[in-house]
Amino acid sequence: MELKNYIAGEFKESLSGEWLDVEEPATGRKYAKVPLSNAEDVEMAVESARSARGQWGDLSFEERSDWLTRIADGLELRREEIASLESRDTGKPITLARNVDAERSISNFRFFAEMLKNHRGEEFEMSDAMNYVSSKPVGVGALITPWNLPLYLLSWKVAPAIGMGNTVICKPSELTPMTANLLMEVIDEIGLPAGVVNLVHGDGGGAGSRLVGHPGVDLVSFTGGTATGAEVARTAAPQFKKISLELGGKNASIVFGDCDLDATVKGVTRSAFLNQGQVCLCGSRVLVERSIYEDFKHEFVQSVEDLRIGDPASEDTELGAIISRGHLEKVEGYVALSIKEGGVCLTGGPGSSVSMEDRLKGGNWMRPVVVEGLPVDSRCSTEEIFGPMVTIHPFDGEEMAIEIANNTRYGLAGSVWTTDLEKGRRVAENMRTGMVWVNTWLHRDLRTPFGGVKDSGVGREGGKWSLGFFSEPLNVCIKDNSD
Ligand code: TXE
Repeated sequence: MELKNYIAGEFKESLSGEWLDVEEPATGRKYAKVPLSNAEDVEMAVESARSARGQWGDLSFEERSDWLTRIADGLELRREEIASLESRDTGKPITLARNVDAERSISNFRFFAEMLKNHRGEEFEMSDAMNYVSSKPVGVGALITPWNLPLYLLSWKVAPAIGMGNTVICKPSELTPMTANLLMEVIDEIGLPAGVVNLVHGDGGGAGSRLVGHPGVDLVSFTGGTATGAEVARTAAPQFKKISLELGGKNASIVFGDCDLDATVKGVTRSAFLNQGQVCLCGSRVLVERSIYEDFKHEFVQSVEDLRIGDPASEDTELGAIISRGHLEKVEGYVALSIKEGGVCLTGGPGSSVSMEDRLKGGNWMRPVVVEGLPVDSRCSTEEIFGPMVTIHPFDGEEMAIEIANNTRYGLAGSVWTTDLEKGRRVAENMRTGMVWVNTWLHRDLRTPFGGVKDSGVGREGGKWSLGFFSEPLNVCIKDNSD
C-alpha cells in the first residue's frame, strides 16, 4: 500500500518521489510505503493552510463544532478499522487499540465539539469601562505526533486546533502513518473545506523540522521524545511561535504499606506495561514501602509473568510487539546496563527471549523485565526507557518516597497507592509532575490539564487548556464617554 499526502483537499504524491517503508512490528515485514516529503511538499501544505485560514476562522464556534461532530461520526463508522490498523501499525493488542485508541480518537472530536458549543468570551467590568475577551485563531498549526498512540494523540490536537479556527498541517510519525491517513479519508468524505486539515508524511529531520521552521506556521504542538522537543523549541522559539511540548517521562508508582494489595498489584502492573510500557505516562519506577516490599514484589512479579504475550491481532493478547527493531535494541541495551549497574532481574532479563512462531518470528518481541537492587540514582532508574522494563525500589516513609520520585529530570506523571486518602493527596501535592493519580492510573477526564514539568515539556493541553493554547485572546476595553 502506498500512502499519499493530503493537501488542499486532495491526496497527492510527494514531489520528492521518495518513499519510506512501513514495517509491521509483530512480523518485521514491510507492508506499506509513506512519501518522504520534501521542502516543496511542506511549502504546498503551508500555502494550502494559509489560504484556508480566513473563511474557516470566520465560521462561528457552533458551525465548527458541527464539523467536529461530522468527523466523529465518520470515524465512528470505521471504529473497527481504526482498531485493526492501529494494532497492525504499532504492534499493540487489538483489544487495547479498540478500547483505548479507537474509542478516544472518536471521543476527542465529540468532547471538543461539545466544549465549543458552550464556548463564550469573558467580560470584566470596571467602574467606568467594560472589557470583552474573545478567542481568535492563532493561524496555521503544525501538529507533530509520535508512534505510541497515533490517532489518539493526533485527534487530541486536530479537534481543538481546528475547533478554535486554526488550519493545520499534521505530521504523523513515519513509523505509524495508517490511521492519520484514515482520518484524512474521513475528512475528505465529509467534505471539510479544503486546506483546513492537511497532512504531510515523512521523517522528523525532513518534513517535521521544515514545518517547525517554516515562517508560515504560527504554532507547533509536539508530542514525542525530550531530545526532539528541545530541537523543536530551538527552531520555533526565535520566531516566537506558540509551542506546546509533551515529552518523555520517568513516572513513579508509590506503593504504601496500607494499600489494597490486590488492586494495587493489578493497577501497578497495568501502569508499568500497558502498550508494552510505551506510554509516556507509564509507571516505570515502582517504589514500595519496606513493610510490604517482599509481599508486593512476589505478587507483582507473578502478575507480570501472567501477562499473555502474543499476536496483536488475537483477542486475548495482553502484551504485543515493540515498535521497531531499533527501539527493541535500545530497551535491551537498558536491560544489559541494569546488570552492570548492580541490578538483579526478577523476571525477564538478558537472554530470556520470546520465541514466536510462523509469521511472528521476525517481529520485535521481548519479555517484560522487572529489576531490583538498583541505586535510585542509576541511569536505569532515572532515564526514560519507554519499553517493557521497570525498576523496583524499597522506601521508608513519605519523605523518602517523594525524594526518590522527584529524583529525575522528568516530571510528567505519577501514582500513589494507599487507603489513607489524606496521605495520598499529601504525597501527590509534593510530586514535581503535571499529573498524579491516587489508587488509579490513566483515569482521564478530558476537561483536566495534561502535560508535565521539567524535561517532560512545556504547557498543557486538555479541556480549556487546549482551547487556550490553540487561540489568542483579544481584550477589547470599551469606555462609554457619552453622558
Ligand atoms: O520520537 P521522536 P521517536 C520518547 C521515547 C522514545 C523517544 C524517541 O523515549 O524512545 O521519544 O521516539 C517527529 N523536528 N517518546 O523517535 O523522534 C517524528 O517524525 C520536527 C515519548 O518516535 O521525538 C515524529 O513524528 N519533528 C513520546 C515525532 O516527531 C521531528 C512518545 C516524534 O518523534 C523532528 C514517543 C524534528 N527535528 C516517543 N524529529 C511521548 N511522550 O508520548 C523527529 N520529529
